[in-house]
Amino acid sequence: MYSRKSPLPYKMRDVVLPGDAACPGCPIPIAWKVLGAVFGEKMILVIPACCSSVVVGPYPYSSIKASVVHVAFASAAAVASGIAEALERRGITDVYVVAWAGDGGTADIGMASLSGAAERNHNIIYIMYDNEAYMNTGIQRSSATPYGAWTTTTPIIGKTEHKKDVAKIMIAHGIPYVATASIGYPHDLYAKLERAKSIHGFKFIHLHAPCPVGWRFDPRYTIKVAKLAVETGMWILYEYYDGKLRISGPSKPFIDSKRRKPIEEYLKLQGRFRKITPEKVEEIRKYVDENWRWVKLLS
Ligand SMILES: Cc1ncc(C[n+]2csc(CCOP(=O)(O)OP(=O)(O)O)c2C)c(N)n1
Ligand SMILES: [Mg+2]
Repeated sequence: MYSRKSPLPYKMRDVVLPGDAACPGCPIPIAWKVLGAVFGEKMILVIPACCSSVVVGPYPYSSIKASVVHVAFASAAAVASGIAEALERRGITDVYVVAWAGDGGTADIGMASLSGAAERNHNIIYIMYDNEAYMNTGIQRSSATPYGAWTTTTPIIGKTEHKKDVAKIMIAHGIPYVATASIGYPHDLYAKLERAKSIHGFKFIHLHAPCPVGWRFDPRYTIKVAKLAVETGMWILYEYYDGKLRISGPSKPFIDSKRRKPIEEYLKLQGRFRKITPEKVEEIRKYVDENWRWVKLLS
């Protein structure tokens, strides 16, 4: 397991090259650097249509020094399954297949292929980077958009349904490893990727990834917003394996609800919650408490 003292097997810059096509403050290259530190060039990234397809850059250029397979929107898990099976048949065990898909590509359109691949327990790591809307096409609502958040396809006062909890759905699939993570805690993400790397079968990581453009905050605050989600208890970091849920280090202080920051601190930094009413904030608070109750139940 990773400790700050142990050397990284790869330098982060080895894989993510300067000159990607991300917006300022984008969480995607932040996470890719961590992926690069864990897998180096020994990964095959399977990316469906999403912002990340753009961030990689246009052919024949690439901002990633690893194999990237660009695939149709709904098919990341299916294509990754095929690649994993092919590697297995050829006896290649030191190359990791990583499906890297957005919330739209995972919680909505890719849900069927994801569920199928998980049920067949293919040897892949599936990462849902969750910027909580369809950002690449102009901030449309997804089922992972949180309650009360504005998008271009929600009522102006914000989404009227709660966020779909995909990690919970994946736990119900009985796969060997499920984790939540945040780009605000790269060491925690690193440790989770290392664990996922050591497990054979289907691994799922739900990665919270604040988007300055879609969430309407200053790009300098990406990490601050990511951390506030954890500090307010709105995003809970955990791992689930061997039938048990383990709350991760950065979330542990917030098991005690009194130590959590008020959720308003998280909401007020983001223009997408500008029209939220006190009643809706109360509704979010209830939702957060219910999530914690569930997490504690499984741990
Ligand atoms: C079948 C299909 N429908 C719609 C699109 C258009 N499209 C491309 S990217 C995208 C949004 C992806 O959203 P998400 O998966 O959340 O990733 P993000 O852009 O937020 O990174 C959409 C709707 C498409 N490429 N294929
Ligand atoms: Mg998205």
